[in-house]
Amino acid sequence: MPAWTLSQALAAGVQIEVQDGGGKPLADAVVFLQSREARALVRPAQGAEIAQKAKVFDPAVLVVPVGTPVAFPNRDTVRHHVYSFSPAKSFELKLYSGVPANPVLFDKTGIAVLGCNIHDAMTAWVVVVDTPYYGRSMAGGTVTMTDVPPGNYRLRVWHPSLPLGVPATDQALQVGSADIRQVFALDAARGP
Ligand SMILES: [Cu+2]
Repeated sequence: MPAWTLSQALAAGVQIEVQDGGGKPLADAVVFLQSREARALVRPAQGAEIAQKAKVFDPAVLVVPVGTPVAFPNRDTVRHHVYSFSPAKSFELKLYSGVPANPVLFDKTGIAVLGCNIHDAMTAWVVVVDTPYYGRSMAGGTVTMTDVPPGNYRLRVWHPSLPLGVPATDQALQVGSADIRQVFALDAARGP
């Protein structure tokens, strides 16, 4: 007997290709689908991390469900001092090498901007979402969310090129039983 249920059998794949205003695919775009039903299904992720390597945060953009602990291993020989003053998560990992004893718990939705006290050029973003349907684009600009049950969602798109403090764009998306492929043009110059 198949292990999947009827609702999974009806679930669709949602593929969003994020482009800039000029039609160029955007890497590091975050896409997520919100609904009341989705919020009830959210669970923390395991093994989330942002490493520091060659004085760069890797990945520079991380999207996690609310309640997820994120590790910040330092893989450089120099020490880093990772911090965020964002309302979504304010924390400080004072000058350290190696792997800090405790991960940082991201227990509120929103976007946390991270920096390093020692290396001003280092920036990362943690996007904390209240849904299990999310993803981050690679070079091709595409985010694919699988097994999305039919329903009415808010399609949210965010990219680090949006001005600081600007929330993810927000529009309605109806998901049925058929797969969805959609191009989303994010004009960061004009904002959402
Ligand atoms: Cu640093």
